[in-house]
Order: sequence, then C-alpha cells, then structure tokens
Amino acid sequence: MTIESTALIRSVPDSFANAIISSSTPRLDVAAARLQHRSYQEQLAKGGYVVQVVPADENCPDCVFVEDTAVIVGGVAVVTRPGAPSRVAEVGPVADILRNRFRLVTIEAPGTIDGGDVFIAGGTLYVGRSRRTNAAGIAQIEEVAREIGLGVVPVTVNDTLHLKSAVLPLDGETVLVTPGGVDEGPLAGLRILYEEAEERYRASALPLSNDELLVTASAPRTAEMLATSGYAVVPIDISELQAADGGLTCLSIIL
Ligand code: CIR
Repeated sequence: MTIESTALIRSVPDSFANAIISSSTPRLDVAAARLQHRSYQEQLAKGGYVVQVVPADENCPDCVFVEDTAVIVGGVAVVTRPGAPSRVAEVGPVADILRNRFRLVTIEAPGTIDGGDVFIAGGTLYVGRSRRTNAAGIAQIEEVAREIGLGVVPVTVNDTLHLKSAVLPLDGETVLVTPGGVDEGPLAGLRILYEEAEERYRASALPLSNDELLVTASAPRTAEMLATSGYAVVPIDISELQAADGGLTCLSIIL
C-alpha cells in the first residue's frame, strides 16, 4: 500500500492586500493571488499530494504562507513562533490539525523561527539565521533534531527574508541557490545548482510527490537549466504571491 503524503495549505484572506511586503510593490491583487493559489492547489493534487486546506483568518494577512507556522522533524511537529509580530496568531489552527498526527513541540519566547528558515536534507537540518529566526529559536529546534539523530547546521542569511528564499531543496542532496543570498560554506555537503543571475530571487521550486518539480514561471531560464539537469519541471505562475515575498515552499507544509 502506498502512503500518500499530505500537503497542508491555507486559503488567501481578503486581508492579503495588507500582507507584509519588502519592496515597493503596488497594492496586492487578492483576486489574482487566489487564482494562482487555486492553480497551486491543483498542481499539488496532480503531483500526488492529498491536499488539506486550513481556512483563512482575516486577522492574519500573511496566513497563506503556512510553511512559516510549523516544521515537521521526524514524528514531531515543531510549532513555530513567527518572527513578525503580526504573524504570531497564525500558528493556532495549524497546530490544532497537526496534533492529530504528530507530537507537538512549541517554540517558546524569546525564541523565534519562521518555517521558511528550515529544511532537512541528507540527515541534516539546515536552519537560517535571519531577521525572523533568532539564536534562541535555533537552540530549541536543535534539541528536537538531535533527539532523532539529525545534525544541525545554521546558515547565515544575507540579503533576503528566509533561508529558503535563497536555498531550495530539490531532492535529498541537491539545492538551488541564489548566489550570495546566504553564506554558502555550511552547504558544503550538498550539490549546488545556481539560479540564473538575471532571475535573482524569482526562482522557487517545490518537489512534488510524483518526482516532478514545480518551478516558478517567473524564472524561465533557471527552469530550463533545471530541466537540462534532469528534473521534470512543471512551471507555475505565482507572481502575485511572490510580490508579497512568498515562494513555492512557503505555501504548504508537507506532512
Ligand atoms: C512575510 O513577510 O512574512 C510574508 N509576506 C512572506 C512570507 C514568505 N514565507 C516563506 O517564504 N516561507
């Protein structure tokens, strides 16, 4: 029997128009974001995931970026304490779903972690030191990782929001990296492919359950490089969600 993986996603609230944005992007278009999010949901289902949808919360403009609220580490769901104060209330409904399947560990103050700062590859948990994830948060997730025998490698994030804004796991051993986005020294054990220079921070990628790779349509040259490297690329337009600093990983938690 195949055990299907679940992808937890969260709907786009009307208040998405007020999501946190780092650039001078004009007003976010909620309707366009919803259409793109629907297409993301469809691709996850086509790609072999069972999709579970958490309803939006109008009090949480950024709640569609559900990845930031929890990190699955083996049989443990680490419920985060997001680094942006306006996002702290997002965790409750996600934790309520995860507690049915996982032991919960909650990041406590003064620790902060955004799930976008964490990925696991090759027996190692990589965690970003970023504007959103601090040393106290890293120490707490490190304890969970060590319990199940994972090594922990902190990575300093330079000029971007999260570790996964610049380093995207493509499989157990390969990452797609934005040159200069993070201190690359700690990534030494991984095979690195680089985002094309003229598409800086536009490429995002998410492995599907059927071994295809979802890649943002806003980075066609990087997508071409990935296809040439042997990945079965499926392009998707999430430009309106990217306008609020989101990528493909941040729209789901894979269980
Ligand atoms: C934020 O600034 O928190 C949101 N507007 C974007 C979060 C993106 N999350 C992610 O990449 N994991």
